[in-house]
Amino acid sequence: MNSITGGPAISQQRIVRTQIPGPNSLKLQNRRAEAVTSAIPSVLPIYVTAAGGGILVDADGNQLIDLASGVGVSTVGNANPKVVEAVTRQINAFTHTAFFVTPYEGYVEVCEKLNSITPGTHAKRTALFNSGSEAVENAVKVARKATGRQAIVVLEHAYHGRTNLTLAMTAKAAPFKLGFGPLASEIYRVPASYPYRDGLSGEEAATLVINAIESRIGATEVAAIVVEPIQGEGGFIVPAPGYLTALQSYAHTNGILIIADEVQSGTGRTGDWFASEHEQIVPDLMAIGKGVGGGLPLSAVTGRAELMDAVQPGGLGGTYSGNPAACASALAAIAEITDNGLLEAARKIGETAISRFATAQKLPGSPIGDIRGRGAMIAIELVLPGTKTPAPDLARAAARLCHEQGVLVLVTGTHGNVIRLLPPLVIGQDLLQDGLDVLIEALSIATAQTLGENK
Ligand code: PLZ
Repeated sequence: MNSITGGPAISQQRIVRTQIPGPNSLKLQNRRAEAVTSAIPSVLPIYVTAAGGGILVDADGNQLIDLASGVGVSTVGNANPKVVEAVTRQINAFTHTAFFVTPYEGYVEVCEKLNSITPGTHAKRTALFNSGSEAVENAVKVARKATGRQAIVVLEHAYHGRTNLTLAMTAKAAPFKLGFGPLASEIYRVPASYPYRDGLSGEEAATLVINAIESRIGATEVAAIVVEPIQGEGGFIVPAPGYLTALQSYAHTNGILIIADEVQSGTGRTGDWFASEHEQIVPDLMAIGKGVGGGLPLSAVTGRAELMDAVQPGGLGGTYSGNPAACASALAAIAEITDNGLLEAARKIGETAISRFATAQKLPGSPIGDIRGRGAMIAIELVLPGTKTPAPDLARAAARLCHEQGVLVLVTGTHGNVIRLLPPLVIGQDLLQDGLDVLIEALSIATAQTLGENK
């Protein structure tokens, strides 16, 4: 195998050969500055040449531990050999027809699979798209058409995408929304459940939503309430138990649909196929993306048959939607999750990370305010020790130290003070432990520095 082969051919160890980013990456970074818009910066500008398992290899031969999975996409491992094989077979046969012009079996099979692995035993139908934003946007189209209503209720801390409609649904202004108005109308924001910060029970938090709908919108105007069962970009916020079930029962009493945006939390990430299962809700419509495509762009809306079929023929589509190679990739990825026990692996990753963080949190002066998430979607919220004051500088500094040591972590959250882990589910325990060692050490160094500066 040659040096740019991904998959498990790459040794599963962290190797830091140069400064990170190293000289070759820096050279490419200079070239990029002349060619690529500055509106799209990179979290860590190491230029990747190969990846597999839990490792990213860069242009300087460094091997970084991947605790990001390209934001939750390479769930079954980068360049997973079964995925590569399936995609290769497909692209040798044909690459594109446009499903709405002349169809193919792979598309149908992905829809069958999603209908069977999503929550609920009711009759379902699925439509395929390319990105998570597109899936969310189409779920809203279906909800409006099927209910004949316009208002869409979204939560504080939500992230739903970057298209005009989904940007209106996304909560955070900077950097996502600034200067891009006017954004889509008929989007109403209501309180989320954020147990660490609001201290409310699920019932209490849901009551705030219901009151807001009744007083500001009117239940009969609302087509759907859109929820991320675990909020992703918002900071891996797990709602208080009972919050989502209370919203669901209110919604269903009032002819309102529940749309679950499982773009980040879905397809095995949390140790169930979908995070909705753990929250005991059965969404009417689901937006699915990221990991489902096995690394190729694929997304889906899966929902109740009568809702999905309420749209006029030709009302949904897209040239590339459900591209044959992406379908082949998705089928192989879903099979990998089943065949290799990756739901169980996700839970194990969660247990390992949570127990390491719990130990670190007990140390005097720890900045870890909250540890949360499920399965391989785990985060720590950082605060000034002894307070709940968000510590975004500390999060940034700790992440930078991790990057320099060859561990890729991402910072997120409404306050920019959450470090999140989204490793591939195939990451080995040794590699994961090494990554956690580096992160926990980075936290204590960054805390000492930050506190030193505050004196
Ligand atoms: N819904 C819940 O997490 C994408 C955004 C990265 P697309 N999250 C990562 C960035 O800064 O652009 C996401 C999500 C949830 C929808 C989306 C949108 O998915 O595939 O990025 O369009």
